[in-house]
Amino acid sequence: AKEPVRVLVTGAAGQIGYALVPMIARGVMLGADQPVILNMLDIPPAAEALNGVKMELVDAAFPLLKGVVATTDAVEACTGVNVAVMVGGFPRKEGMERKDVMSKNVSIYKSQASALEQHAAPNCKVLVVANPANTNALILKEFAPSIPAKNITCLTRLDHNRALGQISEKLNVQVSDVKNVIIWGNHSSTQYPDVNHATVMTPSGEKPVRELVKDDAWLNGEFITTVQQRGAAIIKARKLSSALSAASAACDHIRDWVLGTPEGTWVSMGVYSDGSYNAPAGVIYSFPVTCKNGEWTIVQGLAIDEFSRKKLDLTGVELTEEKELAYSCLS
Ligand code: NAX
Repeated sequence: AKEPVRVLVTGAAGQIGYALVPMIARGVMLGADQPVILNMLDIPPAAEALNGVKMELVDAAFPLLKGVVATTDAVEACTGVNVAVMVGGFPRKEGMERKDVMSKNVSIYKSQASALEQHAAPNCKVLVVANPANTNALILKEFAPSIPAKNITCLTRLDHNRALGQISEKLNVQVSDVKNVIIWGNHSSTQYPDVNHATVMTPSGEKPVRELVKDDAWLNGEFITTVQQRGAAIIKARKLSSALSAASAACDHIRDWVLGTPEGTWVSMGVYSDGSYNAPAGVIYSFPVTCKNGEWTIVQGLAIDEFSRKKLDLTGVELTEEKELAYSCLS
């Protein structure tokens, strides 16, 4: 039998946490034959609720779940973890300045970086979900210098999946037949959902999305804004932000990273930028990646037209500004 993999979920008493932990315990993240131990972290005001989640996990009698730790102590939560999913953070409340929210998250991610660096298992893979996701991941990277930069990523897979969903609805095709959309840049409204290399599997083979949609105005307009604004649309409808789709995307992100992407398919991940595609280097930027043997590689050589170039630059500028704002919170 396989040794259990220890998975940390921070903010586990929250909305996404509540959707995510049962998925992990059912094998959705790491495979149906992979036992898991869940380490759940939240803050003291949520301790009782967190304990309630632990009770439900026990009650669900998941065969793959070999243990549950529910704690408000970051060191205890981080100890021995192989995968860390960082969902906990400080939410933006009405009337709060951007800088104040950034400052709260910078201090959270700075201290959790140290806890992970000192106590996680070697080669721990980190996924930051909490917003501002790219910049929280960058702070985590900066304050955990012994964790390789390639092990620290942020979630843009939800945006990627939203783009697949929009194309599938538009063409009335199965979402599993659509692939290779790209989310470039920041997990924010400046993200650029790009369909220029996306394809659909049809009875007569793989066809470019642009050729099938035959509506460039929609692809360059409403499609992009719908994906960019989808989070706000969910809040408007549900009076709560996306949770099941975010949890599912977090599982997709880790599963593909650990188990690999299918041949000929790429996915979007926020990763430490090396300046590929002239994106700013030294920020966490979302790129198309393939994964093999537990490592991601940025897909190279894709053509970027003038329209796309502007959008890649715009979201890059925003990430550079966010990085500066985060650093200004440190001093
Ligand atoms: P909730 O407010 O329901 O849950 C957040 C939880 O984090 C709470 O239980 C809170 O007590 C806990 N928490 C706060 N500070 C903590 C700390 N220092 N250590 C541990 N836990 C802490 O929010 P939820 O809807 O679950 O969303 C969580 C985060 O995901 C938010 O930052 C949200 O903006 C972000 N999202 C990111 C997405 C992405 O695609 N990257 C999409 C969904 C979501 O909006």
